[in-house]
Amino acid sequence: MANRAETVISEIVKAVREVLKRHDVTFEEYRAGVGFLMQYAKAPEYEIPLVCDLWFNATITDNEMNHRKGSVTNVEGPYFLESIPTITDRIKTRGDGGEELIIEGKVVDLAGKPVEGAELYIWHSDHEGEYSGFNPEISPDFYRGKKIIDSTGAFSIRTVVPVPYMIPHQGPSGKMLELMGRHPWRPAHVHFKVRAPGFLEHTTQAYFAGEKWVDSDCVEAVRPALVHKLQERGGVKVLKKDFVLDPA
Ligand code: MBD
Ligand code: FE
Repeated sequence: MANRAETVISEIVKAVREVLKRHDVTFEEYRAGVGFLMQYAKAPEYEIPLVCDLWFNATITDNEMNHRKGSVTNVEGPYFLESIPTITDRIKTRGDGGEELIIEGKVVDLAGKPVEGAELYIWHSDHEGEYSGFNPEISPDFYRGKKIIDSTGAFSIRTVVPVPYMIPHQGPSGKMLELMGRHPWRPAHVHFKVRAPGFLEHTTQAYFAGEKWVDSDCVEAVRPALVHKLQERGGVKVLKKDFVLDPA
């Protein structure tokens, strides 16, 4: 019986061969493609994970949902940090711009019961599309927070609205998108990760209905269940987001 590596790799090769045949790819084109890939050898280390995530990470998180009944998971992206401030009701921002946003909802199990003690990590770009801790000018204490969920399961967090984000496009991955006539933008999004003993780790994102790039995310990760219509309360935007955790 074929092992898993044999099964998956041989089918990838077969799928690629079929494309090469269907489009009658020439030797010159093949050599040009290999030459293009060789740029990755000289590129910064993040370029290989970036191109893999660009094309395949969202597919892997879709697979995750074959084994889950809870709310829809989504790609983690490259900017998760473990060590971030614990928060009660507010994510620290530099206070120098950005529209106010309230994120509220609950963390429950499949039966709808609150998951007390769950750790809810939230992170997002600032109002200029920069991620703290990665842009060296923004301390990782900003635009990130970890909320410990209480016995009600509910949370309400104030922060600012993130904006669309351009993935690093100076290197070969950006060049690949350009060759294809595609743009390097992701729609504005908020990242979440929920951890609780006895439950599967739950990583997801929230997107905003009607916003730019929602229908053309460069990493093709937007899923309908993750596109939220922002509400408004007293002039402040409100994102409602519930997390339904699957048992481990
Ligand atoms: C991001 O901010 C992101 O969320 C993903 C999935 C990929 C690149 C940058
Ligand atoms: Fe992101």
